[in-house]
Amino acid sequence: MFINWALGELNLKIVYYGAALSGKTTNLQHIHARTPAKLRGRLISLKTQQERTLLFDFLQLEMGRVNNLKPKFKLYTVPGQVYYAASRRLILQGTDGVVFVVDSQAGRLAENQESWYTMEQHLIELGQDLSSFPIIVQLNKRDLPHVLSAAELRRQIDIQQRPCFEASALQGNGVFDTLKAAMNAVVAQMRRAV
Ligand SMILES: Nc1nc2c(ncn2[C@@H]2O[C@H](COP(=O)(O)OP(=O)(O)OP(=O)(O)O)[C@@H](O)[C@H]2O)c(=O)[nH]1
Ligand SMILES: [Mg+2]
Repeated sequence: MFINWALGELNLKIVYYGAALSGKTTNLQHIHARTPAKLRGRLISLKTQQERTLLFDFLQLEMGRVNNLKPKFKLYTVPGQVYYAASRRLILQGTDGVVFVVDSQAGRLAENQESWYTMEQHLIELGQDLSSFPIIVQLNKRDLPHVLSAAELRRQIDIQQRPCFEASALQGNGVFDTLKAAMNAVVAQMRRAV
């Protein structure tokens, strides 16, 4: 969180985290496509020739008011491929909340578990208290066959009681429910902190 008092701006950072190909970039693409241009900036994607995230995607949104401040939400994605761990840690620095994007396909369970574990390790290293830090979970790719049930994913990944949203980012279902929950959670956490 960063407040620019001169401009009356409250800057809040939300990072979309998750295993490779889970659909993080697709979430930002949908948000960008469906948000009025005056409320959002450009979608900046640093990607490989194969359309995989190389460093991050970035999208800024201006939404509503918090007290007398204009909140600016800075949305980032991390690169999911395993060898980009250092970039993921860097991108998580200073974040106010995380959207963890799960690939619901049964064959991707181990990657989701591994990604969840490394997210927790990075957040702990960055000094976050996991019991209060806002983490919203998106169970993505619900449109595909062979997906695990929400209950099974909750059991197999250490989601605990965190809010979960079923989604198909490709079709756009559940993308804004997830985003709104994340925005509300970081604003609520910021209110508790100040
Ligand atoms: N069927 C289906 N495909 C999806 C969904 N979300 C994303 N995809 C597809 O999954 C592939 C990977 O999506 P990305 O958004 O690039 O995944 P990512 O998590 O950003 O991947 P990395 O940048 O490598 O970490 C693309 O082909 C998307 O079109 C979904 O809900 N349903
Ligand atoms: Mg990506």
